[in-house]
Amino acid sequence: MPNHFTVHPLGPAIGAEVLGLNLADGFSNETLSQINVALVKHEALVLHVPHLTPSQHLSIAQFFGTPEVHTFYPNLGEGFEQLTIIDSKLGDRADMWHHDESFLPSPPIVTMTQAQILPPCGGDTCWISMTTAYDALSDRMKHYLDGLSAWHDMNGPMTAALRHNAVTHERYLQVVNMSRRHLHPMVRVHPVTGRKALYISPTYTTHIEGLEPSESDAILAFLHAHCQHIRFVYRHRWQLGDMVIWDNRSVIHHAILDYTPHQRRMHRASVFASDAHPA
Ligand SMILES: O=C(O)CCC(=O)C(=O)O
Repeated sequence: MPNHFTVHPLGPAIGAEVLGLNLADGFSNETLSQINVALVKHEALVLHVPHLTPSQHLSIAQFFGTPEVHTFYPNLGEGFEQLTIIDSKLGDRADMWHHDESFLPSPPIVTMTQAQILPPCGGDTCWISMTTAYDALSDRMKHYLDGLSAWHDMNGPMTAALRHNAVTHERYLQVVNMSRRHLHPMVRVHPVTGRKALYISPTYTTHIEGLEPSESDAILAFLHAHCQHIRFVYRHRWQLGDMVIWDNRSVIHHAILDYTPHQRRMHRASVFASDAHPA
């Protein structure tokens, strides 16, 4: 049975919410296909699903691709290893602009995160439409970026976390010894829409291949500032049970850390490309 819901845009560049979704009807492939159409169009999609079970969370993830066991966050355990926990009580947070795990050769294409425990206020998450940010560049800048690639490295944020006492030295060494980094084109073409998106972030992108360090720093600083313009951003104020699904091929995100000493706990799944949903 198809689920009858409506999709209400939350901003002209990025963001929409799904209204009237009836979880009791489950998630048929037809429903998920319609959600995917909305996701690809709006890039970040809010679902109000307070009664979603971990099994349903996993089924949604499986529709979008191959769920991963996350590189460094803990998970829900046996049978639900692909459901990651980001809990401020465990010292975990994501207060940095990033694509999920862009230091991998084939990073996750879609992520779906649900709010489990929220602070009394704050703890919003923001997404940037990297397609709209790309579109807004001049033709000359687009031409300049064409063919350039940049390195994405996991070590930068780990070093920052160590400096802020957010990780133990042992955890830092564990992660750094994995030596995860990859060279990606700075502009990627979305496999479904054909839209071009900037593929850089201040968190993981260290430098542009082939440029002098000072040139690379200057170009990246300009591009990061450009992307962070408020008109490309959707900011979500979470309600318990909200799930946001986003398209890592076309957005970066940042979870605001403004709620200390309160607890904030999210459950999330991210998926790798499959034949049905290419990278
Ligand atoms: O905590 C959030 O709102 C976002 C967390 C995050 O960065 C992620 O799930 O990849």
